Amino acid sequence: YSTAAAVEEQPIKPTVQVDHTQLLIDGKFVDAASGKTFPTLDPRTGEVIAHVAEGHAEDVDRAVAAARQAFDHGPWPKMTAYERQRILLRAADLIEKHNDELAALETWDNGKPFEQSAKTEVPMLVRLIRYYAGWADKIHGLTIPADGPHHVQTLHEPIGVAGQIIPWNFPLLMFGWKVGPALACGNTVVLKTAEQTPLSALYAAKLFHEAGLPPGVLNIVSGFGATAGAALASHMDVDKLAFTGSTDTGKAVLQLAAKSNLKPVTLELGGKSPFIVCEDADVDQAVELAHSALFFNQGQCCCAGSRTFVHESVYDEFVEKAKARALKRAVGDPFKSGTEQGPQIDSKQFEKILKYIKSGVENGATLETGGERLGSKGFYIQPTVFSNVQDDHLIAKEEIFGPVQSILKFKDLGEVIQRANNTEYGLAAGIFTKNIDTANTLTRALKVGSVWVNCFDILDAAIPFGGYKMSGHGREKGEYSLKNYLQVKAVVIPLKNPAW
Ligand code: TXE
Repeated sequence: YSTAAAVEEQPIKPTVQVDHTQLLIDGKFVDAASGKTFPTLDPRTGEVIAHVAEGHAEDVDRAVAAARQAFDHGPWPKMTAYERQRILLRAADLIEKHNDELAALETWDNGKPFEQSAKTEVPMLVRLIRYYAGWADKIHGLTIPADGPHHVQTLHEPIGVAGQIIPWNFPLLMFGWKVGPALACGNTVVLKTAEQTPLSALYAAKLFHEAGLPPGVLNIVSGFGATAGAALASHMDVDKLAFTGSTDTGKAVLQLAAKSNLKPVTLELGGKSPFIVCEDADVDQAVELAHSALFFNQGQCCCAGSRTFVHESVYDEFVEKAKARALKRAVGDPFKSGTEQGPQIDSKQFEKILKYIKSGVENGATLETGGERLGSKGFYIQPTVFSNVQDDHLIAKEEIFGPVQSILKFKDLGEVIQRANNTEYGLAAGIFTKNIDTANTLTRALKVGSVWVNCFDILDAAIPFGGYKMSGHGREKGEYSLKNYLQVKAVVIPLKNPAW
């Protein structure tokens, strides 16, 4: 069990140096125009890892100008698709080669277990870039048999300069989800990382340049949302915006896009995903899957299974076992082998989670285990399980984004469908059942962008991901993501000799 002692030990020293803290504009690392920096913190201790250049509107202007130049005059959109593909494949090879450095930076800056960064996330980034490299030379339009003696075809063209704003929970994966399709389609990019986790994307972007990416094609601006982020969202020379983050900020960037140049926006926002355990479920397996669906990545997943609905016939057994599993969860230094859960990202999220836990107790849910901070430094929180959670409790309605499992009881399918859908969100759902009819009924009835049946968090590069309702607009990953980065041009040419 995760004890305070496990997190009080001297933090393990990461085996990587922070080499890149400046902005990456036009292929060069440069200081912010203002000369300002901000500290990025180690979530294990709250201590400063490095001071990073703080981009503001002026820096966003510089980065957009470089991206514009590279799009309008540079080689990138004009290169053959095969040449673009080869650069992306070389970048994937370099990322693979530097797997452990990237993973160490990710863990240091974010707090997630090193084993997760090194064995899952960096390899997923590699897979993702190779997947999009594969698309680069397979993007093409149609020939359309329209009325009239006309040859009609569509050209699929890159949109131009893509502005991309990413969060801190999966810094490298979000980087890949964003830049992969944009670059494969021939766009140029200005990406703003989250202020909590600026380090790994700078390193990865440098590797793209080593792979032969021309200057100005991929620019990285570190900085804060209200300054750098807002400047990017409202920029008149950004042709497309992609955002992942909170629903409130999603609304704000959509407004900024509308008020500036009406750039199209894709949004990947929050969630309150149901994980439904049916009466026929193998309880041990369901407990394990529901546990990882919620606790994975310190509970900081947009698609976390944060409402665990359990059928009344197996409810008591499930709650007992879910509590026992949470008690066994290994919380500790994320660099230590075997650690399942590291610290939360920062003091703001840490306080927010503790506030939600308090509200759960006040609302009358049963606190089965956890509920407190762990240790005296950094942002560690005990794995927490609530039972007897009601739909109107705050912990069942709002996104907690932390290691807090809420277990609710249901009686029949119709009821659980109605309750699962009774939320402003619609990102994902998990279903645990052996009954094919139950699975088919639920997959069709749930208003969400991803349904995982007897599995969870399967995030393969080829599988589209995105939200219904206030969980977002558009789909990322898979073939569907390409259309976010392409214009369709219809070309009509009269036919001289239609009879032939
Ligand atoms: O999100 P923000 P925060 C949820 C989760 C979390 C909550 C708050 O519930 O507790 O959001 O987290 C940039 N114009 N998710 O405050 O503010 C910001 O700099 C332009 C779910 O970190 O949405 C960062 O790069 N950009 C989520 C990014 O937006 C702005 C992942 C996300 O920050 C901006 C993270 C502005 N006005 C949090 N304000 C998911 N869907 O996975 C901020 N930003």
